[in-house]
Amino acid sequence: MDGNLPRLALHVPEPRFRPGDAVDFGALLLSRAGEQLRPDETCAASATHGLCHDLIRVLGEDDLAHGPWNPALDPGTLIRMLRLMALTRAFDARMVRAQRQGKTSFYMKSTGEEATAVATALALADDDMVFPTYRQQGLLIARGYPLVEMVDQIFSNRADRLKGRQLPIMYSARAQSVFSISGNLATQIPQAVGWAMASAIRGDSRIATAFVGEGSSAEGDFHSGLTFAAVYHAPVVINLVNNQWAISSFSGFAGAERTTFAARAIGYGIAGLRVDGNDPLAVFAAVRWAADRARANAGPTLIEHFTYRAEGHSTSDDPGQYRSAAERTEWPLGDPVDRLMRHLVTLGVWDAGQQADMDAAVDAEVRDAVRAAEAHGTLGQGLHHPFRTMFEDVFETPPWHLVEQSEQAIRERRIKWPDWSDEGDVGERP
Ligand SMILES: Cc1ncc(C[n+]2csc(CCOP(=O)(O)OP(=O)(O)O)c2C)c(N)n1
Ligand SMILES: [Mg+2]
Repeated sequence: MDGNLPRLALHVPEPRFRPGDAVDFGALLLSRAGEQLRPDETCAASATHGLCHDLIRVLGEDDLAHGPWNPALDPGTLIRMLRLMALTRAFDARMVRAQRQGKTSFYMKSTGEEATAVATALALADDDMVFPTYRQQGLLIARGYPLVEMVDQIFSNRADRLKGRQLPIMYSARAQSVFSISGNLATQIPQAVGWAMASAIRGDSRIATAFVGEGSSAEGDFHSGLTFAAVYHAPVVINLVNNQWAISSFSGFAGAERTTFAARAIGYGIAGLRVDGNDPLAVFAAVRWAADRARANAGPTLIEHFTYRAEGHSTSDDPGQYRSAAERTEWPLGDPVDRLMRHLVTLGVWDAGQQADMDAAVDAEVRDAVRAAEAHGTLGQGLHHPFRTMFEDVFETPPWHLVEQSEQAIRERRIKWPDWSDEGDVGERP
């Protein structure tokens, strides 16, 4: 200690509400729908920087669409968007039940965040390359990836095209231009930026999109990726989904007490937008704006989707241990499915009966996909890929040491579980 100098101290962020606390979101600055300026897609990046501290909103309290960001979608597209979000929600609900029944080890829902994936998918071209994380199942669904193949992967069964080698929900969908989902979070940013740069170097016209959670945006990969994107004007859209939680860590640990996540765009000198992530029309408009900007060689955009993770992080999590249950009910931006439905009803193109029919139809669609996948096996009941296949597909000619390890593993397995078939575990496990 030197003289009278103050003792140095650190600030350790603490979430405002803990289990049992009453919740008041009154301090949140929520702008009114329709009041945000919409600069031209090819504007100077600095013309967007005011928006980084604002919130682009289209759907108002009156359930109508307002302002220059209103994408003016026709009712058919809006109903399709609603259906895809409802399908995603129904899929999540059944997969959690399947996990509780032992058909898979793990699942992650996207409840409350469906708009960030579904409206993004509809705003992009179908062949724009996407580097998602684990909470964008809505994007795969919107791009028409077969539900049964998603369930096959989740059940790690015989039909799983990834042969049980990936954690459940880490799909890979080449035909849908969706890059393999990696658990190494924020790697999506340099990968998407690199892909976008390669697309430009080849003189192609396809752009890339990445997703990152607000927690993961504290990783170094996020920042080096953004530097490359800014320096080379990479044709990329970076979607940062700020659902305010990273497992049990609140967004303050990733920097939310200092500024918005969108405002990081200011430091890099790229375009930034901050959007109400529970407003599907605003998400659509922001992503379309950024995609058009990238296509016009006007540079990358960082979009913060401000939303709320309505449920646990995954089936392995219990949010009741670390946050107040009242957060979900008090959250002022509502629910994206509900908001779009009310918009359609207010427009006079939708009613409660149609909604009930649609809910029943999407649930039946998911149920049928699960039944079809169950015929290919589930985690708990065998029908996995044969054991030996775990040594395949890496080397064209496996090196001697792998051959030796594989033979030893198969031998030991026969001794330990003599009733199990080498061709996969068919039937109930002994
Ligand atoms: C590089 C890396 N660090 C840590 C983890 C462990 N991990 C898995 S999910 C998660 C939370 C991520 O939170 P966020 O980025 O906010 O995404 P969200 O789950 O909210 O969608 C962490 C820390 C990981 N998968 N990868
Ligand atoms: Mg998060």
